[in-house]
Amino acid sequence: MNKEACRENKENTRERLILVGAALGTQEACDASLSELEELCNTAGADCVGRLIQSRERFSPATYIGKGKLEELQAMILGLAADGIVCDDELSPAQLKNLNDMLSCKVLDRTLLILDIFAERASTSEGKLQVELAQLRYRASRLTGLGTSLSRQGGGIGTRGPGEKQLEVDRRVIHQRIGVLKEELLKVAKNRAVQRSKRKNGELPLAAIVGYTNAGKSTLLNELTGADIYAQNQLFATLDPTTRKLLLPNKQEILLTDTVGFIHKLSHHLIEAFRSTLEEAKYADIIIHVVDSASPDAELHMQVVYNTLKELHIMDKPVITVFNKADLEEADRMLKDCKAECQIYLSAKTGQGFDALFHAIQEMLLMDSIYIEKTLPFAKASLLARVRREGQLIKEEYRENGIYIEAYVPRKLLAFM
Ligand SMILES: Nc1nc2c(ncn2[C@@H]2O[C@H](COP(=O)(O)OP(=O)(O)OP(=O)(O)O)[C@@H](O)[C@H]2O)c(=O)[nH]1
Ligand SMILES: [Mg+2]
Repeated sequence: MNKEACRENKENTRERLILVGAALGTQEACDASLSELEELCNTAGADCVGRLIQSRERFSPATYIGKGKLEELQAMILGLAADGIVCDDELSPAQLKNLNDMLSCKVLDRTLLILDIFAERASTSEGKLQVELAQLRYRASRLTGLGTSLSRQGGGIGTRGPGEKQLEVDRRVIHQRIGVLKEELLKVAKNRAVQRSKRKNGELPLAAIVGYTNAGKSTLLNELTGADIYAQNQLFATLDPTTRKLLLPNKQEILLTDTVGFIHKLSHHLIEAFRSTLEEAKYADIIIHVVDSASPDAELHMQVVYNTLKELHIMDKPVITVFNKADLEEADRMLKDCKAECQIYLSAKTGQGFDALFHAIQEMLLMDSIYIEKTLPFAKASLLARVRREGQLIKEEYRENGIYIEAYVPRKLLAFM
């Protein structure tokens, strides 16, 4: 087949999906969320042929949207010749099973779609293990609900990736495999810890670039360090963290790490499976929070980033917020991030604002103290005296598992905690 025919064939075989949202908040919020879901579909290689939104007080525990609305959905499926539907939230096993029984097409949800994209992207052994673990965990509780459309024979979105080969095996085998994967991941995590401690010994400060997916994190790292990371107008272009060295104007060297992007409604078990990748920022001295200032949803994106950082227990780092894409007309110069120590408007593409960013990083590295909320194990109680002497102890509480403190401490002291 020649190239053109190949492309045409691919276009013809793109799956046709209908997006389904239960609007618990405003209609606009649900619309925006569905637009993001549409981008996820496009990234996964499918076309969205329709949308169905139902305003609800809460999700229907049995069928996600109401039973009456399902009839409308079934008519849409037939009318639009859709191959499947994608619900904008993670479906429970019961919801998935019922929808599969009631509708004449395959049923996907946001989590499955993200997993599918991750499965295509994963290139390192750790990434592949994480994807397989997340897929198996998702499927283990939904074996009866996934229906024949998601079996290996069904093919297409929702069935790709290393987890696929496990589809027809029973729960017991899946759980055994989950155990094996967890062990393997633990080994990889240990390896990573060794590399990290080597870095620590090298004493180079580390800045982690975090942010919503497609904000421009990889572009920023590429432009700052000449790295060659895949940067694309796609959701989740980056899955594996990459670290590069950056020489600041004052001749100080730091390490910069690009991380996997965050997204709205990232389900809890996805966070669990990708914890070690998402958590890269935990080991950073500074967080560089990249925001796409040209996105109409920039405010929501910032909120999602902070919520995810909170869930990953990464709250004790100084943050430089970078409002990126300042070169674009749509860029909103009124955006503010009161949670950040410092805010900069820049363009990763043109380099405008880089000097301000360098300056901010240098300043931040100089700033000695950092606010922490932490429980010190009793074995490290002697550190308390140093915190008093060298920092500022605001609160101390003796708890069952150690001494809980709230304090400003010099950064160098943190290494001992
Ligand atoms: N105009 C403009 N486009 C930018 C800028 N920075 C990034 N982009 C574009 O935004 C898109 C996403 O950039 P990436 O660097 O891949 O974004 P990311 O945050 O790494 O995204 P993920 O890895 O998918 O989470 C690409 O098409 C970039 O070319 C900028 O300053 N100006
Ligand atoms: Mg990226």
